[in-house]
Amino acid sequence: MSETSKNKPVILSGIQPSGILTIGHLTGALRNWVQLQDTYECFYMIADLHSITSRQVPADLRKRTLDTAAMFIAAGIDPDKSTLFIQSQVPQHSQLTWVLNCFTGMGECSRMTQFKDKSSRQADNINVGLFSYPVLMASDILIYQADLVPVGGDQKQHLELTRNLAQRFNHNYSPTFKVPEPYIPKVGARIMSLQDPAQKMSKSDVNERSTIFLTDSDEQIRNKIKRAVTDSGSEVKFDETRPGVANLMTLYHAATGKSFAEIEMEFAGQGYGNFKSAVGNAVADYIRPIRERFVEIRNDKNRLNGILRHGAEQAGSCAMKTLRKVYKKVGFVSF
Ligand code: AQP
Repeated sequence: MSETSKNKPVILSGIQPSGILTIGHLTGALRNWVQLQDTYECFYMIADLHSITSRQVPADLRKRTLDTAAMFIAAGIDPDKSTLFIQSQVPQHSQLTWVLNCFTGMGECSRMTQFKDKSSRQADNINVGLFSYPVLMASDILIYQADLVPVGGDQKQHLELTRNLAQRFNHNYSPTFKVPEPYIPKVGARIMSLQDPAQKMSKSDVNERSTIFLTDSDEQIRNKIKRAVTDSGSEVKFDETRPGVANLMTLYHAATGKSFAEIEMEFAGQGYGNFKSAVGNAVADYIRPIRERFVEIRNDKNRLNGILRHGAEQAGSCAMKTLRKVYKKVGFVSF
């Protein structure tokens, strides 16, 4: 965070280190985050506290946390412009969560559709953390007095809870939290699974062929796209009733910037075979420089650790200001 960024509106966002980032994270989150860096004061976190609501292998989690941080930088997050940090290294997130837990109704959390979805997916591990996940998310946002939060459709309900909690606390005591607004990015392609285009492409999909990871080699990318599920028919035309082809067109658009009309013209009269190899090549060209930067950044451990340590200090000093106010208002003694 530079001196000049202090009066800019604040944005907070994060990604869980629960797997290797996919091309969906690039188009749906990181690419937009990069553009926001000049206009906003941005806090970008690796949300490791959130990720343990599902079981993680400790060594994998440590590795993926650093991988995710390196990938943020490789995708263009500039630690001189934005505050980049690991969530668990800023304890104020957890401290504020406890206070906000005491202001949240059981009913409010049990209404969350993501809780219902996730509990049905991990029926053997419906833990309290999964239940109060939205309260931690509210703390992530409110602790930095964020003005705006980039949200996808699946997080809208959580942001609504965040706003309610901020208003409730402010009303109960006195103005303490900024009430954040959703930020809907101008562009942001949602990428679907290559094997089941009705589902979002996801880093924890058990079928690796469904997902293009940002660490995939050119050959892996081309092969996965070659084997992607398409629909019956042979025309390259954007049609939501043919989600397989629509998804490949979205990928081609993301990689080349070409519009759907341009893509339809380019492949008019050609079968899916030609189209898939063009998509494979374009996506490989698009990912390659990011993957190469990632390897370079990830191998320079001292630099990466330094960036994250500095990010956590900056985030922590900002978070502490809010936490102090909150503790004072609820009646905790301070010396
Ligand atoms: N396929 C996608 N297309 C567009 N945007 C996507 N995002 C994720 N996948 C796609 C965007 O990434 C941000 C948050 O990612 P996250 O990993 O914290 O949570 P998630 O959305 O639950 O992603 P995954 O890959 O599905 O995670 P797992 O498998 O661990 O549950 C959001 O901005 C999201 O829109």
